[in-house]
Amino acid sequence: MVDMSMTLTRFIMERQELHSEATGEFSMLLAQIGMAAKMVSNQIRRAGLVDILGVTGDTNVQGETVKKLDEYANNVFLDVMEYSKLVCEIVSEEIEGVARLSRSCKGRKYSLLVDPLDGSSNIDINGAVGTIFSIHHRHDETLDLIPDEDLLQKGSEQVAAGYVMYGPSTILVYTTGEGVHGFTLDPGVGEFVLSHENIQMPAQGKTYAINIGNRSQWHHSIRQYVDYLCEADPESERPYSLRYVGALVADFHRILLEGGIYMYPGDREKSDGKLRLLYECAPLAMLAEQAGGNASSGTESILEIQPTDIHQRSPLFIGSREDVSLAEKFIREETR
Ligand code: AFP
Repeated sequence: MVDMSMTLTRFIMERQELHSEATGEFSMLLAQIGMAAKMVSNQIRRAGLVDILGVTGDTNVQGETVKKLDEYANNVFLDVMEYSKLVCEIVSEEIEGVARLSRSCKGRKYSLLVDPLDGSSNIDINGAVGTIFSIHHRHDETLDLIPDEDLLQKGSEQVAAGYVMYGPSTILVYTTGEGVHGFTLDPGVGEFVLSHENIQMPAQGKTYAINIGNRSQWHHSIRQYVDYLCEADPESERPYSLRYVGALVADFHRILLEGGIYMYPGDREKSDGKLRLLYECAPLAMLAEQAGGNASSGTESILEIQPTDIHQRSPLFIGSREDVSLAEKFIREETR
């Protein structure tokens, strides 16, 4: 039963009351992210109706063609965060360097790292897309400038992480280290309402998500693990079903609720895989661990990787702890 009275804003305020030291700034920041999500959702819902599908003709730092909704979503987060006056710098998949929002960063406590529109190749075919965000606390908010290491913090140091999935419903899922909670947007009211409180990921799942098209490039251990998942063995609940949306947020959302594993491994062509550590892997890893699951590069915890570059990539194995643990076992055996 959805508690229509528990809106995102009320939930944030209730959680704030549990922290006597809270100033309300963090709550405001989370509420602003909810506002940005509603704005992006509204535009996506209209995408087929207004001239916003298609491409801008530009390419982003990743060398990917920027779609108009990518650009729109990126600008929404920049504008909303600037207005909040709580964030000084933003790392975005759509921006090569660090986006600085203000001449002076004094008093602005947080940094935002964001993939404004994940899965954008799904836009023109009306597929699910998402936003992934990560929030870090600056080491010293009295400083006028943000030292690079403030933006290169381990995932274990995140103060909040979450995603928005723009699917049949728009759902915002986030954690501040006190469980994982999901809010579904009621378009009639224009509010996110609590729909999934304290999400717990099953210890093992029945689905796996990976781009099988890359099989020829996979290392032997990945082929062996996927072949293992496809073997018929009812006792160990195999074969697993393949589910791959092409949008990490949508694949992860299924796994968060139902269990299973999402993999984007490093391979012979892309040694570190495709996904970005700071604003794709690390925030989802915080959510996975908070929900009882796990997230690994295949050889180490995603949350313990020390970043060295704001756009660095990492292989990703994320989902149910037993599934991730078995994938790591296959990888260990290959590297022996
Ligand atoms: P796009 O944003 O370029 O569509 O990439 C989406 C993504 O980063 C992630 O959301 C998907 O799981 C993954 O890439 C799909 O990548 P492949 O198309 O190489 O399988």
